[in-house]
Amino acid sequence: MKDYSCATQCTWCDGCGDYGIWTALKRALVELNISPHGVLLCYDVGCHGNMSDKLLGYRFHGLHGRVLPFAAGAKLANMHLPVLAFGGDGASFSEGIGHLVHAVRSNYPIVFVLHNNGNYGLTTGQASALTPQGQPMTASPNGIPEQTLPSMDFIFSLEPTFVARGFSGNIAEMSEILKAAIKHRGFAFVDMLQACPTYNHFATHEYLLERCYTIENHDTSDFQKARALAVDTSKKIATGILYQNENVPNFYERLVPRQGKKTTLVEEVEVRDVSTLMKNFV
Ligand SMILES: Cc1ncc(C[n+]2csc(CCOP(=O)(O)OP(=O)(O)O)c2C)c(N)n1
Repeated sequence: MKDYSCATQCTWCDGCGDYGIWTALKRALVELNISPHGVLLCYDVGCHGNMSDKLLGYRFHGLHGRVLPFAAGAKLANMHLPVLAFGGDGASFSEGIGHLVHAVRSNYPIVFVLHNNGNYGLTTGQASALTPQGQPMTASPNGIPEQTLPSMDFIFSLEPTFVARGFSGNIAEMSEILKAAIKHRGFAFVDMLQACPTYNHFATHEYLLERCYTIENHDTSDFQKARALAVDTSKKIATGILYQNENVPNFYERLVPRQGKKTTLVEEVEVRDVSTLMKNFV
């Protein structure tokens, strides 16, 4: 675990669920025997994105809402490397929602971890598309008028191949989920419900602790059952691997020009002298 640690001082608030997700991730990587130079960790902008200072590994910290395209691009260039992308609910279901749609339908062979704290944390607690409608937030004391986006129903409508849900208070479960997600053939969508004691006063750590339960004896190939479990959070919240389908080829496997290739794209890069060409532009 220490191999992954950075000396950079942490800026997360006390009690932030990011600590739990960070610990679970380290544990998952170590248990899969992946060392920091054997993984690419891609971060969106947000509180969760500050994990890029807190965890070693190849790291890329991109623009708000844009983590998925560059994570997918990196993976397609080097299929040997496990690639994980991290994003907040603000980034993923507002600015970056288009990328999320295409990542699911493309079945990119990457893991996406949604740090779902129900608000825009880094910019001090504005409502996101996943904040309950009417919930008072910093910039909307009367609540926002828009309906809450039914995120899980939306994800299932895109026919995903892997959907899991964890919560920041259950590190052991989160690391098991992450290990399975890393091993998944295609796009793994992992919803991590994350306590945010500073700005989220509705789904608090205590609230999550009371409602979240690990599903047992669940058939992860049953799409309809998984969807129903994922969507209905009115009384209890099911956590664990909700759905997995390994039969669908991922994006790379569907690329005709890559069929039968033993090398990765980064290994095939040729260095060319373009100085003569560039003279046309001066
Ligand atoms: C395109 C763009 N829009 C807005 C911002 C300002 N901004 C930076 S972080 C942030 C909030 C992040 O919230 P979320 O994505 O939910 O992540 P969290 O901080 O909650 O982990 C915003 C709005 C930005 N940097 N870029």
